[in-house]
Amino acid sequence: MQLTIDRLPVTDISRFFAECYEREKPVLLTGVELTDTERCRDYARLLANHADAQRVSGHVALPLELTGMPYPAIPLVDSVMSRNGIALKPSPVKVWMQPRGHTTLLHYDGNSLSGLNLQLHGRKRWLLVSPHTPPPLKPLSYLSLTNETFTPHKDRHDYYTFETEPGDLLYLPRYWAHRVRALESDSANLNWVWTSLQPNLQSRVGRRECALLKLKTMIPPLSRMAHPRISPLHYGDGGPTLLRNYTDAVDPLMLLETAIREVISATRIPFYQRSVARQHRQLVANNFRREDQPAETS
Ligand SMILES: O=C(O)CCC(=O)C(=O)O
Ligand SMILES: [Fe+2]
Repeated sequence: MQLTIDRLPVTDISRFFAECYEREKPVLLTGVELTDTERCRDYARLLANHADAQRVSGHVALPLELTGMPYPAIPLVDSVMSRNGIALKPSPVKVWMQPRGHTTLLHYDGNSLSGLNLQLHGRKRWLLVSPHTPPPLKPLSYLSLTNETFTPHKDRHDYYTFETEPGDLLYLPRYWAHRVRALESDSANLNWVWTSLQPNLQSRVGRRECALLKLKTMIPPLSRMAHPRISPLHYGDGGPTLLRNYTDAVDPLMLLETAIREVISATRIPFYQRSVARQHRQLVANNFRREDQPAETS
């Protein structure tokens, strides 16, 4: 069914941890003070040109220590990023900026990433689908195997739709599939991501992700087939502890259930693969493209 996203002032840190963070429940944290709205317009672009910025398909990744932000430090973000029990990638900040009308295809974040996503300027429309009732997923991957017109069904999916405006900070827990549409030119958002060292087997996607990780470590060619540049050994950048925690949690039944589901979902490939590839190309082409610029081809 369609759910209504909770809203909480970003200053209410204790309620955030008690009601949302621990329960891995999405929430829109409101009221981040963006003191210099003019600078926010250029900020994403400045970050993209940062000496340490890495261009990844669809976004730019940066180390945690950023300077000259057009907003004061956000204590809630600092408390999450300095918590025990999480692993951080070397560049755990992602910056997103695309032209009006761009849609980031439906996916959940790989590496069991959770995130805090700050809208800097412009607006974005989000669809979030619960990991208990996921959309069809591409075998061995975190992308959904659906076309552009996929809409969740009120009887089959639990989902949220909402818009983010400048100063909104979305908590997006791991495994929630999301599709994001830029509603204004140069909409920019940035997020901080992390991977919990502990698995969460409560949802179907949580169990699938652990089982896939185990399958990929047992049968390395599966991993290369799925995402050739991502090795399960570096999963979540959490080292052997994280890998062990996640794969030890998998029992034979979970492994079997996941393998069967992956084989069944493979039957959708002939119908949706081209559409997923098209949507993925759009994501790459629109990475930091302004409305008045031609698409990048790399
Ligand atoms: O803003 C977007 O277009 C995509 C954001 C996203 O996928 C994420 O934050 O994980
Ligand atoms: Fe994402």
